[in-house]
Amino acid sequence: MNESKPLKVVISGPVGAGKTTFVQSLSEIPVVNTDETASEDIGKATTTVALDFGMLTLDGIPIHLFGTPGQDRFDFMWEILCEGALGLMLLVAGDRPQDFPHARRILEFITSRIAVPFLLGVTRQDLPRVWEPEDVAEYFDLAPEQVIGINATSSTSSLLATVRLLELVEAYDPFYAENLQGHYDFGGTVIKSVKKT
Ligand SMILES: Nc1nc2c(ncn2[C@@H]2O[C@H](COP(=O)(O)OP(=O)(O)OP(=O)(O)O)[C@@H](O)[C@H]2O)c(=O)[nH]1
Ligand SMILES: [Mg+2]
Repeated sequence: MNESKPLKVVISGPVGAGKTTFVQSLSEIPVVNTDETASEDIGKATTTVALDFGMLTLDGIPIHLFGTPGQDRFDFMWEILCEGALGLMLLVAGDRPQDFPHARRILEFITSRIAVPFLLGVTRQDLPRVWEPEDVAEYFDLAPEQVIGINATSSTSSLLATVRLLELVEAYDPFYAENLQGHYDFGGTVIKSVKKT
């Protein structure tokens, strides 16, 4: 039997960006969720305090999805969860431009500690008056192909974004991919077969 080791994908971003929703839309198992009643006014009743964990299988390859908390006071979890990650999906709500600076700080916090390829997902694209991914790319000074619009409540949209992230990982750096090979059953063939879906 061909047993693939799981690939680890981390989902991070500010409070309310849609991290928990994204993991729930993708996961084939009931999501391990650590949402608690928010102790301060963050504009919603509950917030993730440790992690979300879900699992997805793409073409027989298990993908472990780790969602982080969004609040700064849990920032120690960002680094812990990103260790050994194949890719990072950084989410930001497209109708909350006031959160963009926070998203940028999270991205810098993580990528300055761990060289992980990332895709910026602009959520809430199904709602009116959201920023277009192209404009968010300009704001973050990123190439347009590193930013994607997402409806995190939709499994199809979330899956498309995940596949796009895996494509980016493949293109990122062959040395990075090689380094991960000891930990993951990773390589061009794995990603190529994932891309077929
Ligand atoms: N319509 C729509 N609603 C979304 C989308 N993404 C998230 N939401 C909603 O936004 C709210 C917050 O989403 P969460 O998934 O809890 O956000 P989070 O990033 O996990 O937040 P924290 O754990 O507090 O950091 C929920 O009510 C979601 O249903 C989206 O793309 N479209
Ligand atoms: Mg959450």
